[in-house]
Amino acid sequence: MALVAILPFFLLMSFSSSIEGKTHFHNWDIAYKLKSPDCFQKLAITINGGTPGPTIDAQQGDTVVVKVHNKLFTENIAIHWHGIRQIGTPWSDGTEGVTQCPILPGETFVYSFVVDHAGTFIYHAHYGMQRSAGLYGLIRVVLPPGEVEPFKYDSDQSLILNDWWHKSAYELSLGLSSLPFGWVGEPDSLLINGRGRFNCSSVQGGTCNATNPECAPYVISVVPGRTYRLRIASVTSLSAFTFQIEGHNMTVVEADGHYVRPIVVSSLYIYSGETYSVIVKADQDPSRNYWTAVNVVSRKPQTPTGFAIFNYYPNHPMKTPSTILPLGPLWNDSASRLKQDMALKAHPDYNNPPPGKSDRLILLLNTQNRINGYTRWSVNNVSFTLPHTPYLIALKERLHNVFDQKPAPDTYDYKTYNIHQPPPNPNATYSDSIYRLKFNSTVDVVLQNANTLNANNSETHPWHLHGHDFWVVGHGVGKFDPEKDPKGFNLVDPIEKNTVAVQPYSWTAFRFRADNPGVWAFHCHIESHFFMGMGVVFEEGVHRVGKLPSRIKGCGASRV
Ligand SMILES: *[C@@H]1O[C@H](CO)[C@@H](O)[C@H](O)[C@H]1NC(C)=O
Ligand SMILES: *[C@@H]1O[C@H](CO)[C@@H](O)[C@H](O)[C@H]1NC(C)=O
Ligand SMILES: *[C@@H]1O[C@H](CO)[C@@H](O)[C@H](O)[C@H]1NC(C)=O
Ligand SMILES: *[C@@H]1O[C@H](CO)[C@@H](O)[C@H](O)[C@H]1NC(C)=O
Ligand SMILES: *[C@@H]1O[C@H](CO)[C@@H](O)[C@H](O)[C@H]1NC(C)=O
Ligand SMILES: *[C@@H]1O[C@H](CO)[C@@H](O)[C@H](O)[C@H]1NC(C)=O
Ligand SMILES: *[C@@H]1O[C@H](CO)[C@@H](O)[C@H](O)[C@H]1NC(C)=O
Ligand SMILES: *[C@@H]1O[C@H](CO)[C@@H](O)[C@H](O)[C@H]1NC(C)=O
Ligand SMILES: [Cu+2]
Repeated sequence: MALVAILPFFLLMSFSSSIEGKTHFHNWDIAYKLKSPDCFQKLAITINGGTPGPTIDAQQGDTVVVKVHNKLFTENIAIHWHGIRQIGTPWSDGTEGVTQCPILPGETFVYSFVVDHAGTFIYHAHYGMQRSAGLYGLIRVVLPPGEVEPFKYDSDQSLILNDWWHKSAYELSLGLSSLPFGWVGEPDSLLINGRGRFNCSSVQGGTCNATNPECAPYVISVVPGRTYRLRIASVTSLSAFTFQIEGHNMTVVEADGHYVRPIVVSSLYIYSGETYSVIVKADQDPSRNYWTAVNVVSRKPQTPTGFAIFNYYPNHPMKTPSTILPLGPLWNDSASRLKQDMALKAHPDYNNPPPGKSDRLILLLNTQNRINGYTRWSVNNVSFTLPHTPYLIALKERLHNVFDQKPAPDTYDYKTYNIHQPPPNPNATYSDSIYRLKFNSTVDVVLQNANTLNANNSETHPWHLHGHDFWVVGHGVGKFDPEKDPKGFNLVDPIEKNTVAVQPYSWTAFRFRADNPGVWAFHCHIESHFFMGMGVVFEEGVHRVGKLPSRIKGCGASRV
């Protein structure tokens, strides 16, 4: 029985790998395993036995086919290919409730998509809070033969950063959806390539073992004098990070798959859902090793510094530096975070400026709210909920009454709303309404940050748009003025990204062209914030989408 199911796949594999425009086949078993990434043993969701999962390597223009076997026994899954625009394959975006029904236990689902753009991307679960359970990994897409990058290096290494809780994703999500509210709290540890260090002396019994090889620090080995490209990606569920290599500056050259005008930093701010490439030269005293460190910023850190070892050959890779771990900039220095956001510009030789005018402005106020006592996040007073029938199926197949048909609000009362105070009336409403965009129109989106429910508190939110890269045309402190501020937009050399942060009490503006037929989620990449309603959905040109594959259907009102 199993053989019959697997055989055609392998036949296809040997056939297609011999033809041009390569197709990369991956066969993934998704299963729970006991893992100790920070020395503390916990049930983690693994891919082929590991967390992080295998890295997907491909060349621009290749097709990636991932055959996912859900072996979780009693739990659904969906996997999102973050940064891949899914041009022509909107059903492969992996967003449960938006582009597909969840993959049931025991089922096999095939994702197939073209990686049309070189760069560093990620994949991760997009169902409930499964990302925090360990279901994530990297995608590296290289340029076609003959094309060269605007920077040089001797070799290429990757680091995927994460925060980690010992509580299960179920316990975390139960707290968030309970009365009284139970916040997830700060992470127990920070992971670099799936390795962290929890202090086992505070744990009774045998579930934490400081000498378990699974939690040995990750080692980045370098040869003195050589130059390295480090691809750095963050899949955190909550934390914003500052990343640094003790004693070494880094030149930022790529952000979310786009070349940037090089900037030199001693520490790099990176938010959940972002990827960067930095160039590092192994030009320091080679007689010792150095720390690579990640620290929490924008929330008061309560988690020890996460670290890896930056090992100069031929020193022993595991020889820990005798210096103290670097702490980086102050956690609450939001001015320096905004400075990095504003310093990033398109690389002059790869500048693809945005359309000069936009057809629509969508101004999105980010607030923390209460609905019937439950703590939620909202956008323009609407706290997002996912429908039971995925939008892509509902819209393409004209299934009626499966989500709120009232258009989601384009603005809020920006003239009178005070972003520096908790909302005077915190009562928001639930909705699964969406934004319908005119196909091929140019849309400006402005994220407006505000005070949370607590006095003098505003958080950083990294927002991720599916199906697109957008131009980051502006950032500002305070309240965005739709009359004045668009005049200051950078339409000359803005960077293109798929994820951008909005800093406390500030705004961030971006522009994109609604030219990718499909239905696309746009949400805060903090897993618990999206879970609590911090997201919206954009539809564009859905009737131009080709025939939907039956494998995405079967839930809600969708029939196979
Ligand atoms: C680990 O925890 C123990 C007991 O709680 C404490 O004495 C020790 O200082 C901690 N070690 C570190 C490195 O924090
Ligand atoms: C901890 O892990 C090491 C290495 O795997 C093993 O030798 C040791 O027995 C373990 N200690 C405990 C208490 O399980
Ligand atoms: C890093 O850059 C700063 C500012 O440009 C410079 O002062 C410092 O010397 C550099 N450090 C190293 C190790 O190159
Ligand atoms: C930042 O936080 C520290 C404590 O962690 C505090 O001493 C300092 O005043 C804060 N700075 C600002 C600008 O709020
Ligand atoms: C908000 O809603 C609650 C019911 O959940 C109600 O008791 C309260 O009066 C409302 N607050 C305001 C300011 O209307
Ligand atoms: C949200 O809705 C409540 C209740 O209708 C209202 O009082 C409040 O002003 C609204 N807030 C915003 C930001 O629109
Ligand atoms: C979208 O708009 C651009 C610029 O106006 C135009 O060049 C392109 O042909 C349009 N594409 C479609 C599919 O209408
Ligand atoms: C908030 O900040 C203001 C001004 O900085 C201060 O007057 C007020 O006491 C603070 N409130 C709280 C609850 O910390
Ligand atoms: Cu958020």
